[in-house]
Amino acid sequence: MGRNVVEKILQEHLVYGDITTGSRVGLKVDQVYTQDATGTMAWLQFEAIGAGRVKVPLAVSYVDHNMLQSNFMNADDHEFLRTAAARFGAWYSRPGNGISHQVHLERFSAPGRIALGTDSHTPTGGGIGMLAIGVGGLDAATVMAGAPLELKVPEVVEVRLTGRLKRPWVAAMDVILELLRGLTVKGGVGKIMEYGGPGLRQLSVPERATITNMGAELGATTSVFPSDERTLFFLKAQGREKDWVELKADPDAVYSDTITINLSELEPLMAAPHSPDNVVPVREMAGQKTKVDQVCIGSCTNSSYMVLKTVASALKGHTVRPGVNLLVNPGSRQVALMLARDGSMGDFLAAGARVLECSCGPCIGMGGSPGSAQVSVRTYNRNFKGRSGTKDAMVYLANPLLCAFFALNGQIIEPGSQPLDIKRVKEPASYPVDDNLLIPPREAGVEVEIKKGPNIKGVPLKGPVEDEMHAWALLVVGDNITTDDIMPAGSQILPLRSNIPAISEYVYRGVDPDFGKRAVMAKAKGGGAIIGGENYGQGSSREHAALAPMYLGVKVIIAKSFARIHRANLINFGILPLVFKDPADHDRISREDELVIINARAALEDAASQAGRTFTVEDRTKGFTFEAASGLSRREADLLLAGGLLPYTREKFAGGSDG
Ligand code: MIC
Ligand code: SF4
Repeated sequence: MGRNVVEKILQEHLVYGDITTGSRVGLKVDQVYTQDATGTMAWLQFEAIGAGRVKVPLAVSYVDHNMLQSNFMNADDHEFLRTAAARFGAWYSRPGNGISHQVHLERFSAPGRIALGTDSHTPTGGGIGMLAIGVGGLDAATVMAGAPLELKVPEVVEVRLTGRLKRPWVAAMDVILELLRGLTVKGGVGKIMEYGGPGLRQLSVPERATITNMGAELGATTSVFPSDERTLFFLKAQGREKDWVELKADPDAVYSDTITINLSELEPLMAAPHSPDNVVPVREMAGQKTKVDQVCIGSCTNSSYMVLKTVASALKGHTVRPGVNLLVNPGSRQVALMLARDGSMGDFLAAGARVLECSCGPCIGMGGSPGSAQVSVRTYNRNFKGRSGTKDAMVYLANPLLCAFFALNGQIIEPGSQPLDIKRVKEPASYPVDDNLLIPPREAGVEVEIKKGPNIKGVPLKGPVEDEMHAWALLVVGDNITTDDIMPAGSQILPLRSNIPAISEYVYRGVDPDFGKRAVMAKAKGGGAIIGGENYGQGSSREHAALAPMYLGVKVIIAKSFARIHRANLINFGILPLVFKDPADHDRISREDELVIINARAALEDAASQAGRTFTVEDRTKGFTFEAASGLSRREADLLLAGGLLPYTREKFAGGSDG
């Protein structure tokens, strides 16, 4: 039987298990990268494991999320990351070098490899034919310490592209918006999206990377393109043709499902507030003539030279509409330099664009927050309520051509109806390569002192699971709760990522300002529980959405279903993720109910049979009992019994050498 691209990559990296959907496999990982906001915790955890130097062939520590330096904390974090990278054998990408995913795509990604990143948009690397997966910091640290990656083999869905992207105002982002329109933010859970078909030929690696980047919004484990002559072209242009291998699915490869998208028929789309799957054709929006207050172009989704140069040429000779703020955050210094050298930066500035540094910026409310109830249209990948830093802002997502158009017109109107000369820019045959902001790892044996400022605190630990678990329901929430809801980001909170006691005060702040107080009271009585709907914990990989609730005494989350990375993070920090056997039980539980898991430890210990791992939960306040399943693997059950992945791994890897 023929194999698809995903199966080929998995087979090459198999340490244990069988590559059949749903089974657990151990995989050798080639590359691991971190970004600063999740990286401080990841590197603190790597240090706490005590494994010496990193054991994977390539590790890179990027700084891209928080570069505001509004006080000492942020610069201290950068210094910690720089010295930790030097000490533990990782590359360090200095602030200013760019957003991890864009820089990694340019300088390190390679077809056929497996990469992990402590960020949910790591699948950007799928654009080059790499199996690139977002994980929590502790999972990354454990793999860097030498453990294989354990993965439940996802289904592989073929996305067959036919036709050509040729309609005006349509760009690569519309491919993924179209998928989100059909599949929703939970349609990719437990799946890998593998692209194929004759439409591939037309798509450059940066365009493919836009699609795989935003594939994260489907909830998919990752997305991947084959590696072909377009991949070779990109790698050659980056001076890295030696990293190219051809990678394509066998003609008789099997997929769990096939979705066909005809690129020629795609029309310009937008995601309306407040979810990336709230997709509507611009044509349907246009009649309302919504006034646009802000336009943001860039981020890890749409930052290639081609995209930004195209936008610059659209702006050339025009002025951004009065009343519109246009912000541009280029994804990498390589791209920014090209724009500076070819005059495009001048076109941006002349048109009135505010060019920001190469960082995440407004995408997570690190500056650039819209005003009250303002409308912001962004080339970014997420528009969750409040994520921009403004609770009542209305954030839309759209491709860069549309964003340029809206910036000049100040309204959401049909682009076809207005004259604007947009020339699409061709893929460059060579990029200016200068890796001077990438600091290579120090040689083994060279002493480096790790610098920790006063805001960098230790990693809190949780005790093992009790025989009978008592927890008070702190919050009952509905479907698609995001990690931004659980643990908000933004300029006030992000500096606290390396200080769990301080950041824990902000858990669920936007949903329920009293959550923290109630959690602390419940902790004194035994602990807290959260009752969730479908796809609980979608969105980012931030493990703080598990670690901070754990610090506040949350012991169990009972939901209708979980997002992959968040579920893994919960287990890593000793929080039990349970799934209602009967989803109707969700509505029977109220805030403040006392829940008792009668057989908590016994069910975990009975890891031999799946059937044994049913948990019986008693709502003591209301006087009823219901059942919840865990779907835990043997390893996951062991982690929970040990109190989490850190204590579990420390035992295994302690005493690792520096060599
Ligand atoms: C995001 O886009 O939500 C983030 C901020 O990049 C997160 C990581 C984080 O919270 O640090 C992600 O996507 O994983
Ligand atoms: Fe940064 Fe936004 Fe990309 Fe997350 S989605 S990595 S915050 S640019």
